[in-house]
Amino acid sequence: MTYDDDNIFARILRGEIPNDTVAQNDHALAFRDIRPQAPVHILVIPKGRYVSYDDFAANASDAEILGFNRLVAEVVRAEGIGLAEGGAGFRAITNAGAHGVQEVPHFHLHLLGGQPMGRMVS
Ligand code: D5M
Repeated sequence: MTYDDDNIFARILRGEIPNDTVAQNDHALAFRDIRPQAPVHILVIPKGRYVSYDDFAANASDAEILGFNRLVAEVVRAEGIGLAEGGAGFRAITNAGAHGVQEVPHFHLHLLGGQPMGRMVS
Protein backbone atom coordinates (compact mmCIF):
# COMPACT_ATOMS: atom_id res chain seq x y z
CA MET A 1 0.00 0.00 0.00
CA THR A 2 1.82 3.09 -1.22
CA TYR A 3 0.84 6.51 0.05
CA ASP A 4 0.43 9.23 -2.60
CA ASP A 5 1.82 12.49 -1.21
CA ASP A 6 -0.05 14.45 -3.88
CA ASN A 7 -3.53 13.33 -2.80
CA ILE A 8 -5.89 16.19 -2.02
CA PHE A 9 -5.99 15.63 1.75
CA ALA A 10 -2.19 15.56 1.93
CA ARG A 11 -2.26 18.92 0.16
CA ILE A 12 -4.85 20.22 2.63
CA LEU A 13 -2.62 19.11 5.52
CA ARG A 14 0.33 20.97 3.97
CA GLY A 15 -1.81 24.11 3.69
CA GLU A 16 -1.68 24.10 -0.11
CA ILE A 17 -5.48 23.91 -0.50
CA PRO A 18 -7.99 25.78 1.70
CA ASN A 19 -10.44 23.86 3.84
CA ASP A 20 -13.30 24.59 6.21
CA THR A 21 -11.64 23.45 9.44
CA VAL A 22 -13.91 22.47 12.30
CA ALA A 23 -11.28 21.38 14.85
CA GLN A 24 -7.84 19.84 15.08
CA ASN A 25 -5.29 18.50 17.51
CA ASP A 26 -1.70 17.23 17.23
CA HIS A 27 -2.76 14.07 15.39
CA ALA A 28 -5.92 14.79 13.40
CA LEU A 29 -7.84 17.42 11.46
CA ALA A 30 -11.62 17.77 11.04
CA PHE A 31 -13.11 19.79 8.18
CA ARG A 32 -16.39 20.07 6.31
CA ASP A 33 -16.91 17.88 3.26
CA ILE A 34 -16.98 19.90 0.05
CA ARG A 35 -19.95 17.84 -1.24
CA PRO A 36 -22.12 17.52 1.88
CA GLN A 37 -24.63 14.68 1.89
CA ALA A 38 -26.32 15.76 5.13
CA PRO A 39 -26.69 18.99 7.16
CA VAL A 40 -23.63 17.88 9.14
CA HIS A 41 -20.96 16.23 6.97
CA ILE A 42 -17.49 16.40 8.44
CA LEU A 43 -14.36 14.48 7.52
CA VAL A 44 -11.86 13.55 10.21
CA ILE A 45 -8.38 12.64 8.96
CA PRO A 46 -5.16 11.66 10.70
CA LYS A 47 -2.21 13.98 10.11
CA GLY A 48 -0.03 10.96 9.40
CA ARG A 49 0.32 9.25 6.03
CA TYR A 50 -2.30 6.46 6.08
CA VAL A 51 -4.10 5.31 2.96
CA SER A 52 -7.10 3.61 4.52
CA TYR A 53 -8.73 2.62 7.79
CA ASP A 54 -6.97 -0.74 7.90
CA ASP A 55 -3.62 0.95 7.22
CA PHE A 56 -4.29 3.41 10.07
CA ALA A 57 -5.57 0.74 12.47
CA ALA A 58 -2.56 -1.49 11.82
CA ASN A 59 0.23 1.05 11.70
CA ALA A 60 -0.66 4.24 13.61
CA SER A 61 0.79 4.78 17.07
CA ASP A 62 -1.34 4.65 20.20
CA ALA A 63 -1.08 8.46 20.46
CA GLU A 64 -2.28 8.89 16.87
CA ILE A 65 -5.21 6.54 17.37
CA LEU A 66 -6.19 8.21 20.63
CA GLY A 67 -5.81 11.69 19.16
CA PHE A 68 -7.92 10.78 16.14
CA ASN A 69 -10.70 9.31 18.25
CA ARG A 70 -10.71 12.15 20.74
CA LEU A 71 -11.12 14.59 17.84
CA VAL A 72 -14.09 12.57 16.59
CA ALA A 73 -15.65 12.85 20.06
CA GLU A 74 -14.94 16.59 20.22
CA VAL A 75 -16.53 17.24 16.82
CA VAL A 76 -19.60 15.10 17.53
CA ARG A 77 -20.09 16.98 20.81
CA ALA A 78 -19.55 20.40 19.23
CA GLU A 79 -22.04 19.66 16.43
CA GLY A 80 -24.65 18.57 18.97
CA ILE A 81 -25.17 15.17 17.34
CA GLY A 82 -23.62 12.96 20.03
CA LEU A 83 -25.79 10.69 22.11
CA ALA A 84 -23.76 11.47 25.22
CA GLU A 85 -25.04 15.06 25.07
CA GLY A 86 -28.62 14.18 24.16
CA GLY A 87 -28.15 14.61 20.41
CA ALA A 88 -30.10 12.66 17.82
CA GLY A 89 -27.12 10.68 16.59
CA PHE A 90 -25.02 10.36 13.47
CA ARG A 91 -23.46 7.94 11.01
CA ALA A 92 -19.69 7.32 10.84
CA ILE A 93 -18.41 5.60 7.71
CA THR A 94 -15.13 5.13 5.92
CA ASN A 95 -14.61 3.94 2.36
CA ALA A 96 -11.57 1.82 1.53
CA GLY A 97 -10.20 0.88 -1.86
CA ALA A 98 -12.01 -0.06 -5.04
CA HIS A 99 -14.88 -2.01 -3.48
CA GLY A 100 -15.36 0.70 -0.84
CA VAL A 101 -15.38 3.28 -3.66
CA GLN A 102 -12.72 5.39 -1.95
CA GLU A 103 -12.04 8.59 -3.87
CA VAL A 104 -9.28 10.17 -1.80
CA PRO A 105 -6.45 7.78 -0.79
CA HIS A 106 -5.84 9.28 2.65
CA PHE A 107 -7.83 7.65 5.46
CA HIS A 108 -10.87 9.72 6.41
CA LEU A 109 -13.93 9.13 8.55
CA HIS A 110 -17.19 10.66 7.33
CA LEU A 111 -19.41 11.99 10.14
CA LEU A 112 -22.95 12.50 8.86
CA GLY A 113 -25.86 13.85 10.84
CA GLY A 114 -28.46 16.52 11.31
CA GLN A 115 -31.17 14.40 9.69
CA PRO A 116 -32.27 10.75 9.73
CA MET A 117 -29.73 8.97 7.52
CA GLY A 118 -31.89 6.06 6.34
CA ARG A 119 -31.18 2.36 6.66
CA MET A 120 -27.94 1.07 5.15
CA VAL A 121 -29.22 -2.48 4.69
CA SER A 122 -32.79 -3.74 4.37
O1 D5M B 1 -14.89 10.54 -0.27
C1 D5M B 1 -14.05 11.63 -0.40
C2 D5M B 1 -14.80 12.83 0.09
O2 D5M B 1 -13.92 13.93 0.09
C3 D5M B 1 -16.01 13.24 -0.75
O3 D5M B 1 -17.18 13.23 0.06
C4 D5M B 1 -15.70 14.66 -1.19
C5 D5M B 1 -14.64 15.09 -0.22
N1 D5M B 1 -13.68 16.07 -0.73
C6 D5M B 1 -12.93 15.99 -1.84
N2 D5M B 1 -12.15 17.07 -1.96
C7 D5M B 1 -12.41 17.84 -0.87
C8 D5M B 1 -11.92 19.09 -0.41
N3 D5M B 1 -10.99 19.79 -1.08
N4 D5M B 1 -12.41 19.58 0.76
C9 D5M B 1 -13.36 18.90 1.45
N5 D5M B 1 -13.85 17.71 1.06
C10 D5M B 1 -13.38 17.20 -0.08
P1 D5M B 1 -14.40 9.01 -0.33
O4 D5M B 1 -15.22 8.43 -1.44
O5 D5M B 1 -14.77 8.45 1.01
O6 D5M B 1 -12.93 8.98 -0.63
